[in-house]
Amino acid sequence: MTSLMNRSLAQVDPDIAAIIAKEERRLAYNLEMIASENFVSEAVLEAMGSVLTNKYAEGYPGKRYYGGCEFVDAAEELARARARAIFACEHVNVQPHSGSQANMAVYLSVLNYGDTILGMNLAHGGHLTHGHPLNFSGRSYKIVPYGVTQETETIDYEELERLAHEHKPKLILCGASAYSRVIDFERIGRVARDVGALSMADIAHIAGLVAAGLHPSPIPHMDFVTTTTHKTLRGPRAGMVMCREQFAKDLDRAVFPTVQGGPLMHAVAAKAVCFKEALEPEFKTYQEQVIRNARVLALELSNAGFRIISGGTDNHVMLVDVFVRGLTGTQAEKALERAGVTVNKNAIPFDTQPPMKASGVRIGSPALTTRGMKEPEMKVIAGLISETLADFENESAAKSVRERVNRLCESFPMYEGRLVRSSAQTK
Ligand code: DSN
Repeated sequence: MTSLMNRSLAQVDPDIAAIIAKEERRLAYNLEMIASENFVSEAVLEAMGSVLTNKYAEGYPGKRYYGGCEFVDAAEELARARARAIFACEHVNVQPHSGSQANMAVYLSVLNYGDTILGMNLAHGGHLTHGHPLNFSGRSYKIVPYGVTQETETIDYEELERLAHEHKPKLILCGASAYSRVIDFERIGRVARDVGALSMADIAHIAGLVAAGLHPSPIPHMDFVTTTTHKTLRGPRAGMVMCREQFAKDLDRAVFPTVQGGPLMHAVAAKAVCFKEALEPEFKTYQEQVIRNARVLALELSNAGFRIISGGTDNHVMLVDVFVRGLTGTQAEKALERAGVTVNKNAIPFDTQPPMKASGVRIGSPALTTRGMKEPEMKVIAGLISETLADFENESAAKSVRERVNRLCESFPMYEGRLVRSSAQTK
């Protein structure tokens, strides 16, 4: 074996090693409040960085197009069994590389190009792959969007039902990337059956809450359920699809060979690891705290004069109208970044600002909860956010908040061993 094979990353590529070290510090010394992000365990990272990345395994366990698959077969079987145990689904495909590919696989398994999909409007909290005109979904299918009501800013189920009867879609989609209320999967499933449509829930954001039994499960009500595994579920960056047994063959064929080639077996193994973690009692305690933290944060921000869309949150995420306090979502995102608080600008329903400015920011509690922060820290953080945004163009005000963010982060260490290791390596 050449010496190339045995050198450390820092020796082979100091540039990339330094970038990773900087990212480790950024994660450790910023308040990560992007609702779709989380921190995976060292065990998940170990599986992701394993030799399973070497293996080609096109096909499914026991039916591969390559030899030498006995161990990756076992990893995929474990991932499937654990996913079934968590979600009580009939069938699962753990190979999708991402949430987009999971969604694409469902569409390709049961729809023809040009078929009608009824899906939640991105501007009201939906997702790009649920029918945005620039996305493959909007380019391949006829999309009828539903949204939230202006009064309650919660899903307009009556409009959804009316549109379903009027347009007779082949598929009704639910699930969202910026929606803070419980989704009534039972009701949407009933509407789908009434109009002869198939149904799909994309639970990427709330999968961890569903896994812990803290959000009603869509499984009994939907034909397909898709998710990513890296948000509240706290696993590797990847996707997954669950479905009724009757669709299993079509779905598996749509994932491979229609959408994907070889699965990323290191990611499949890491999914198995995160599912094992999700089956432990501590995972439920974590998810309960995610919800409690989000509620306290929403209440404190509301007391500070921000408007929380729909008046609060039932889950891990909230949409905060910052325009009511005189700034755009973009200005808020940038000011908070200077202060060490990471969020993303987000349009609010019926937004009067263009999407690149937006009236809101989306804030989530999963990552900070993983660090061990609880209600008292959420109160402090709401105060820091409010203080930063009160004087959003003042760099020295942001710097003063930044110092307090650093101290808070130091009290809740993250990836400590990695920081020590990388600082020794880069010296
Ligand atoms: N981009 C993800 C999010 O931030 O919600 C959804 O795919």
